[in-house]
Amino acid sequence: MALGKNSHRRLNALTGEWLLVSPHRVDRPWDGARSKGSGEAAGLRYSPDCYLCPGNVRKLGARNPDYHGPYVFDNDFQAIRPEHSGPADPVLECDGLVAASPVLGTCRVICFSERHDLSLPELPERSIVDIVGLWSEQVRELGARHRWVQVFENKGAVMGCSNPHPHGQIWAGDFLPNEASKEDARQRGYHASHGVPLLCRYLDWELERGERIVAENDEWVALVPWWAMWPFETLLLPRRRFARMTDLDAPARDGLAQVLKRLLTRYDNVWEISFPYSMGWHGAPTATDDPGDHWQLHAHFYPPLLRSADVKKFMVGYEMLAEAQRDITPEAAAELLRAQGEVHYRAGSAGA
Ligand code: H2U
Ligand code: ZN
Repeated sequence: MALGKNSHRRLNALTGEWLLVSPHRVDRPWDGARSKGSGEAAGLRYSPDCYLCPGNVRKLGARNPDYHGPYVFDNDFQAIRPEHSGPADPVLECDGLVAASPVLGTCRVICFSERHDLSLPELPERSIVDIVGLWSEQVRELGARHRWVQVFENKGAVMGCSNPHPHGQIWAGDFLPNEASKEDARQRGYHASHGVPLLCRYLDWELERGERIVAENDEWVALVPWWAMWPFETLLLPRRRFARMTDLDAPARDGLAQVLKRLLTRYDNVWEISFPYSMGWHGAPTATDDPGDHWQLHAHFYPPLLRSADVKKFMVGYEMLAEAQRDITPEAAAELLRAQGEVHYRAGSAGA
């Protein structure tokens, strides 16, 4: 096939969705299973064996600087790469049913801080403000030349996180991925017929009812959405409208750091574990003249746990073949999260 070992997307002719294929990304290191519990760092401020700690040598030989605060570097095993490694012609066969397009982009890793043992909610609020600032800078830089910049965090071995040092990732590419494209279409359609962004209207409705709200401040609201698929899924929305993370001003960034710390502390306090999840940011597509008036910036949190630290919700069977299903209602999940305190259960023991 003309695509060789290049990253590419293949069309699913049955659903119309796409699949990212990164044939070269096989020898990526895995330290997730070695650590205890759900991939929590075992109380070490610095680990000599960690690829992400300051001063240490990474898997392919690069050395991390002696960094303080958030630190970003190019992923040594990029799923989407800046250049093709050989000829990369698109595939279009079988009346267009068999299709693939080569893709280009950049993948980065963001260590949240120099501390190997402190997850996001355990960091001081001012450190989280710095992380938010770095996220926006990255979206600005990568968004200047990429259509979609996905900022995300996989947390915990159960979510496929490969290293317990608290970190997130950024994958930027020259295409709109499935989720982005579905959300773009829904928000565009609603905005065209109602004249207001879909998520702004929705937030007003949620605020009137209150039963799914988990945490809020002057700038942000965290809620379990009406349509939540994962048991403790939440959606984090700004009160004011921002198309992209690069639009956030200082009060919005400060408020975000505060609400993140509070929301994630609540998660951890539910079962007194470092709550695993995948979280990520969605905003208007970048590298375009479209101002994205139909978009409202937001973050999704998808924790996989159902009843305890060990009981995970499996998206299998009916979910894979038909559609998502849940047992605990979004309202009950919100109530449980609201019942948690906002002082982290490990506060004092980690010693920041
Ligand atoms: P996850 O734990 O979410 O897999 O993220 C860790 C990322 O860090 C992963 O994408 C990269 C992996 O490729 N990494 C490096 O770039 N260099 C290393 O030395 C270790 C891990
Ligand atoms: Zn580390």
